[in-house]
Amino acid sequence: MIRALVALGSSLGDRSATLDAAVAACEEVPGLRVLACSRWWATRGVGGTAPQSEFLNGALVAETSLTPHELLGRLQVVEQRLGRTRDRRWAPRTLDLDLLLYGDVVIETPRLEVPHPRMSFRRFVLDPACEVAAEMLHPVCRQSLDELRAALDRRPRWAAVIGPTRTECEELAERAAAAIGGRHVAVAEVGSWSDASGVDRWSLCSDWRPGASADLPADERCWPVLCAFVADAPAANAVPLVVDQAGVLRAPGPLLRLAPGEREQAVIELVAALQAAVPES
Ligand code: A4P
Ligand code: MG
Repeated sequence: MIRALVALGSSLGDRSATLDAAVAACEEVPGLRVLACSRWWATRGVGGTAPQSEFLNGALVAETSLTPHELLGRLQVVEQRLGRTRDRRWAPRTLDLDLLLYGDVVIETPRLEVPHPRMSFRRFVLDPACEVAAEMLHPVCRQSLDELRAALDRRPRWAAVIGPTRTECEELAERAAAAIGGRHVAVAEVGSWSDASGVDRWSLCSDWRPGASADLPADERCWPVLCAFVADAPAANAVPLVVDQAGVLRAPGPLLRLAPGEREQAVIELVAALQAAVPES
């Protein structure tokens, strides 16, 4: 039996009735035993070009004998039964079921990516997930869900854009900062950011390299909330690791992978990630 973590989301119709029905439907799936379910959290919708409606989000943890692809297939059947249609990405939906974690398995195929590639910086995922599986380990970040969420709280609002070409990173940081009312800054300013308590504007830095961590104080509050990483292919081993001042190899922050060349899309993805990382006001 493998422990699986599933995220639930709804932004259309009677959202709480739909989420209740989704849990009941999951309880009926052969080979899936629901162990615990979070309460429903009201969250601001993020992502896309049009304003998003409000969501209700939740998480359930289960034991399963299904393979990851079988489980995804079963979750998609539940989505369909509860009125899910798929017209465009990030469109309002009656029900979205995402497979967040499947034990410590890492899968990177077009049909299924596990861990879910955007889970490690999304409050609307981590808050409910911590209610039911705070101790579960993210197999790529090697941190528990609780630690991932705590890191979002500890770190000031800055994000690093990392990629093979400087110009692409600069443009991305510039445009995302403009879209979110933030600022585009140089890495040299990073040291002082941790002292700026109550910073509520995003700072995006495009000249930060993993090696630049040596210039940062050891205090983790100086580390980025998010590393937007422009990379050709999704690959678990393409995580930019850094050696911190204690000599420990670690990921500098949750990773958002962006495809090179798709500039409009990259800006939308990055802005959505930054919005998802801040707490509900
Ligand atoms: N897919 C790949 N990996 C997975 C996985 N781990 N779990 C594939 C589920 N599906 C996975 O998903 C598109 C394709 O992803 C599927 O065909 C599946 O094979 P989808 O559900 O059809 O489309 P989507 O949900 O619009 O796209 P995506 O990329 O999954 O969006 P996200 O990242 O799930 O974001 N704001 C709030 N507050 N709350 C939300 O729940 N959700 C989204 C959707 C945006 N903003 C939100 C929320
Ligand atoms: Mg989805």
